[in-house]
Amino acid sequence: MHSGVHNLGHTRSVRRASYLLQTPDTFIRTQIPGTSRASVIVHTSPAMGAGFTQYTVEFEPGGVLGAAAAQRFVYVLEGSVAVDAGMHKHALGKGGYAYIPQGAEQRVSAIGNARAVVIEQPYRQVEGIDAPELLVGHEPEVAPQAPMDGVDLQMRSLLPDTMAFDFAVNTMTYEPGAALNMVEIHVMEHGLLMLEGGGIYRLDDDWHPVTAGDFIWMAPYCPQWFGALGKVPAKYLIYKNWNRHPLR
Ligand code: UGY
Ligand code: MN
Repeated sequence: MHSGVHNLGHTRSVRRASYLLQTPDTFIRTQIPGTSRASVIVHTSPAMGAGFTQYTVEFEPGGVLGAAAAQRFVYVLEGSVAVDAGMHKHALGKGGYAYIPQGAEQRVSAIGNARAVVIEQPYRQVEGIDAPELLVGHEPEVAPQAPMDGVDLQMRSLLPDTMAFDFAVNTMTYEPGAALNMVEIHVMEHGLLMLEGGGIYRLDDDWHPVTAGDFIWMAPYCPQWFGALGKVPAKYLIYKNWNRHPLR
């Protein structure tokens, strides 16, 4: 935006009881304890009714993210991020990600400027099932699945679909013109960051144009549908709570 030009109070951002569409022009940067040379944009949190937090952390060179009282998922958007957890040390580039178990000793830091998505959720243990261990991966190397017959849509599941994990994070890539083949209404919440391209998101009874950089939170049972528009594929990173009894 040009400095000195007012937007007269307009934005595509919308906050409703069942969803939030948060566009970059409305992002506010803050600090959280333990974090240095880094600022965070908190997209969703319990303050909004969510059972998880999702934020974007923007690191300056040497920036560090403090510890968390929850399990954590880190996905690198730009630059490179080092994850030290116990004996393990991993360097993650763009598309690299890490799952860090709750209670793990950890240091997440950046060498140069970097940006990463951070998702945190208190772990819900299941009797007889061991909690997951540290896991790292690289999104482009995850084998794509085709979840819907006849739809030009590729899904990459970044975490294993086992009962040890109580949330999922996937990327979904739609060819231009591809769309979900149904309106979904489900108990799971979503935290979604548009990574590339754009399209139309139906949220509850509203249809919104969305583009790379936008964040969406969907409450449980928020009616949802997406169709990709434009000349390049539309891709988003999407969290959902998963694999647990709804009474828990
Ligand atoms: O996994 C999902 O629920 C996903 N298909 N939802 C979505 O893309 N809005
Ligand atoms: Mn869904």
